[in-house]
Amino acid sequence: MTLRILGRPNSFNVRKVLWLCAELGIPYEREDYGRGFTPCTEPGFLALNPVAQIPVVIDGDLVMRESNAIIRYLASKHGAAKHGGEALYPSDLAARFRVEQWMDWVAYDLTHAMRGAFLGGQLQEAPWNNAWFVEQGRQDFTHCIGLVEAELVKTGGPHILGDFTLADIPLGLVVNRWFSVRGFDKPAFPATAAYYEKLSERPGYRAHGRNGMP
Ligand SMILES: N[C@@H](CCC(=O)N[C@@H](CS)C(=O)NCC(=O)O)C(=O)O
Repeated sequence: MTLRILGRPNSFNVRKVLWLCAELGIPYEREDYGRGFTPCTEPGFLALNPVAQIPVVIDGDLVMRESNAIIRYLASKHGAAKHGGEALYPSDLAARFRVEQWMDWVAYDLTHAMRGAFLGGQLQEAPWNNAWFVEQGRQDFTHCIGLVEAELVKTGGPHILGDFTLADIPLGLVVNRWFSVRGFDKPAFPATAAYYEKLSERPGYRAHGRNGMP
């Protein structure tokens, strides 16, 4: 049965799923939900996801929410066969942990920073456009990308863990947003810029990550 992806294609979290599907050659059907389309509060959508957020991904009888959990599931199901799963989402616990710690850091820390810097500062979206929150978000975003820069300098890259892994999917979308966001002075981060170029070699990233959308 074909995978169903519910969510608009310009959503940060939907793009993780679309990019991974491109990486792994997973066929899917996508339906527009979310801001500007059928709202996530529509009863039919709420029955699938009471949290009222995109993406929702449906694989047979399994209805999934939470983008990071979804890409871990898809990588576990399809990664080994299609992509040399050991590199993408390792089964070795220590290696898997390194992938997941970057994914969790993006979800917990960078999401907040980007709400201020991007949703508040650039899109002027309430309630994130509070001046204090915008300024704090810009500072935190800069600090976090500084940590990415330091890691890439330390390891030599070219990806956040050397080889391309699942961690690069959320992080690659963050890096695209970093280079796209406007409204404040951003330090030059050359190792992060090189990482951005390296990711841009991937068709899936060009289609769903660095595709002209912040
Ligand atoms: N923790 C959730 C967050 C999902 C989320 O914040 N989705 C946003 C889009 S990126 C959303 O549903 N926005 C409401 C809308 O588009 O109507 C995940 O990772 O899937």
